[in-house]
Amino acid sequence: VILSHTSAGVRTLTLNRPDKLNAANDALLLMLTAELQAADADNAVRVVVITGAGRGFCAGQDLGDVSGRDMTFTEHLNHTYNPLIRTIRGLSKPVITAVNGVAAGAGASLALSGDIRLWAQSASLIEVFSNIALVPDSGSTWFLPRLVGYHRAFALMALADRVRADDALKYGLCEEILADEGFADAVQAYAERLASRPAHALKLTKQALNAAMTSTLDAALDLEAELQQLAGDHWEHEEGVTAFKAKRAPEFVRA
Ligand code: LHQ
Repeated sequence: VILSHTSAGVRTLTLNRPDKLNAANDALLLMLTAELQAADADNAVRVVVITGAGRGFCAGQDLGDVSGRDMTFTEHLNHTYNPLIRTIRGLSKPVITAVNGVAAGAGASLALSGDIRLWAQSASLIEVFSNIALVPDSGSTWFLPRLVGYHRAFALMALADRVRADDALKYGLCEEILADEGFADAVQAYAERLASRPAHALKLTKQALNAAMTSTLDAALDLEAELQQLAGDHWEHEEGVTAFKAKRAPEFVRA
């Protein structure tokens, strides 16, 4: 249900249930979380890409898989989706969500959870939960209002309207729109550029931004001062300054 491929420091994890638009069952969610943890621990990996096989990104919970299960919804979320979203947000490496097609329900939350969100021109996002009279989950209630404000978030959630790529870019739901044709190659090129950046500094940057999402300016200033010391003591910083003075490109990838 998850395909894994590594090239030039980029690990691509592909949701692979294309006949169901990669709707998520337990196996997919648990394996994706395990693969992300493995990527975090693997020194050969500098950037992780999550994408979907076929014409969809992820249609959210597989509605054929949830009926008759013995877990409550609360237990189900705590067992599968919540560890996945926490793993992505806590990963020490940048995660790109490469949204190749429709992202609905928990699949929309997954699309929003990346550090960088790259969309194909034909991709779309639907906060579809209210269609089946559920509450947005897997982080949608946290991500979306921070991106679009309370009111647009509520409207999108209440009406389950489909957001297409041009509006997604305008609303800040994605960083780039890429052509459908050659999407995977363009994502790989973007990811390789990210992989050439200073990994340790980016790890600390992610940590600082994650904390700042829920902290005060005072706390952010304190954390920046603490993390800047860790960055400044690292070889990457020395390399960056040396390269600048020598008027050459810095080399942040070392074996
Ligand atoms: C699907 C699904 C799907 C199964 C498409 N399941 N087969 C957490 C905790 C506990 C409980 C519940 O939920 C959650 C979190 C959630 O994510 S709730 C939200 C669950 N997701 C949905 O309600 C989305 C349902 N799907 C749709 O609304 C549409 O399929 C979208 C708008 C995503 C795409 O529409 P189309 O492009 O028109 O494609 P389609 O509807 O024809 O779907 C293609 C196939 O995929 C089709 O199967 P078939 O055998 O007829 O070809 C669908 O049945 C299947 N599929 N989503 N979630």
